[in-house]
Amino acid sequence: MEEKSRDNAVTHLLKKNAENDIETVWDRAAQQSPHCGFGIRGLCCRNCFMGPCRINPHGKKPQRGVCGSTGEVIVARNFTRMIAAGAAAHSDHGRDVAKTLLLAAKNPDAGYSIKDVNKLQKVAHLLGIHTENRSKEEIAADVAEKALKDFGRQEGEISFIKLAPEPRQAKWRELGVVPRGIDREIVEVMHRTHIGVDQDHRNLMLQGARAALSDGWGGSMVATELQDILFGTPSPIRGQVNLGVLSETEVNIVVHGHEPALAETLVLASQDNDLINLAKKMGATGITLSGICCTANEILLRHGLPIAGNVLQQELAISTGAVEAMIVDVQCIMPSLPEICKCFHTKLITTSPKGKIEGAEHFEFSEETALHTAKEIVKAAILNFPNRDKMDIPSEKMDLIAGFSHESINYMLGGSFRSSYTPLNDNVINGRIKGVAGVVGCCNPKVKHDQIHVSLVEELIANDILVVQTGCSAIACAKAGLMTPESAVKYAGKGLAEVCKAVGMPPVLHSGSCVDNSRILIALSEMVKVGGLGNDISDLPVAGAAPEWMSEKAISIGQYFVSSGVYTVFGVGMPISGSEIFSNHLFKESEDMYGGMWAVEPEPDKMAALMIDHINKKREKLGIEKTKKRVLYDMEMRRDLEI
Ligand code: NFS
Repeated sequence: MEEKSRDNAVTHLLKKNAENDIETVWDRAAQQSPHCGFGIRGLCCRNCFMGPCRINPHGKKPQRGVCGSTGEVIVARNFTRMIAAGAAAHSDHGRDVAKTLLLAAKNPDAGYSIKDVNKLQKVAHLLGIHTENRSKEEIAADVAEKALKDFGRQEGEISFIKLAPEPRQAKWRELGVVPRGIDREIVEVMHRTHIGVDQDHRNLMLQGARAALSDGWGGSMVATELQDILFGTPSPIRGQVNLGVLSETEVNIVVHGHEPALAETLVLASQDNDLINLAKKMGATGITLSGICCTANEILLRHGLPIAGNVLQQELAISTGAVEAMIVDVQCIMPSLPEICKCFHTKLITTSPKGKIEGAEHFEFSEETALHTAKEIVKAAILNFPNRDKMDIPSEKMDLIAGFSHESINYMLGGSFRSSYTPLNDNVINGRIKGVAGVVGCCNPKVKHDQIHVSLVEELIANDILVVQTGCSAIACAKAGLMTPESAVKYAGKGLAEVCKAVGMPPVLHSGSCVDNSRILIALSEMVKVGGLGNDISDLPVAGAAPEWMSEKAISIGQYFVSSGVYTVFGVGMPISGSEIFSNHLFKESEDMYGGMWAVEPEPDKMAALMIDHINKKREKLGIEKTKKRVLYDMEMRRDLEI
């Protein structure tokens, strides 16, 4: 079991589940292994029913599909479709946030209000919306409507593109990849990957890049910016993480999925006095609301509520026997949950009309009646409390500080009087901080759970690289204790530790959920605008990684980072290895086009080495690299650091 995860809470429950014959994602992964050799290389095509077709990866026949497709076209089509699906998921989330903002602006009784007026003003200004002598509701309605237009626009450019540095925008225009409308780019990927349309892998990838950019600088950015307006812009906040946050005596409600509109109302409902009294009447001492996956990140960042775990821990939360209800909305929710709920008393409640699961109870959630539905759900959970049987809550839990939006990084480093990225740039230029790495993405049972995230991040901070995180990767490193201010002294190199100590921040910054990767794009653009580190994102000493990725959303994220000029390394492997021509396009040709490119490396130390070398290369180019080369720290050297 120890090989499956670095987290003792996980291995403990896995052992117990194995004894009781309860199946989890790891068992199913073993049953699927070895995986289909064509699929894993991206070499199978199911886009028409003359097939399915597959290409022999060893150069023997068949080398073409029935329609005549080559390996590189099949791989490219599959890859761009992954981007489209990922971009669709993030962007549909963004659309719902825009609709919720419109509702908040138009109907004050709906239970939503506008929390961050400063941010509203900032976003309105960016979108060219007049703000003087207007109520916040009037401004918010215009912001929401303008954002919604970005989804359906047929020609022109999506609004948030303007936040990118000018040379980056110029490059995109030159390549013809500026998104016109978010939905439009996704539809065009689907059209061009239909049988018999785009047969040129490079041309396909231009549209892939356009769809990915419509996610990062479009749907995801709409989601993040408008969520901040609605629910508040995160600022540093303390929290706790891992299955040990579940309560032995309180009703445990776990919210899992992605859209904070649901989670935010559950937060309110779980604080309702009548419901707390009902919980007490049922024999509990109160209500504990915690989260799994990105919804957990959202409620942690804004309310300091605990995180029970990342994506691979969703079944295990149920197998503690201590969860009265798991409430899910959309994305990353395992269809196996009703099965595991059968072994315990946990109620599985679906809430989105877009995401139903057979065997779950459905409480349809709509923004208009949100609070009422949330109270009904909390009540159902409370009434389930007396059905608790045996419990086994692992003791593991860890403190952390989260909430590093690009605004709060600004504030922390610059202080209240001169809040800006200048101090960060200065520290990068003087070499105390070597560079910045974004480490993001999922967990994948093909590799040891959490291990690649944690080993990579430890290596990066030991080499004075400031790490910014989102998603399940952030949860992995938080569990490992890398997000406390004390961790700077313990794990970071001397320069980074000094900076962290001076401003009281951890060396690993939790910036939120996966749509919040858009915060990283804005932070990078700010670094460029402040000056001293080149003219474009591709000049910055920065790199990105998704060490244990698995979802299509991760592929879209990877592509928009590459197209924005960031060197991006994926762990596990990528379903493109079947075509050398296409791999060459992503790994090499992309650099000439965007100044950023993909890489694949499953080993965390080698992944760190690639990222550090890239950062050093950029530092040399900028003429700021005077000092020592990369050091790979072993345990003994790390211990020395602690003294
Ligand atoms: Ni991101 Fe968040 Fe986690 Fe991966 Fe899924 S929860 S949106 S896709 S698994 S990081």
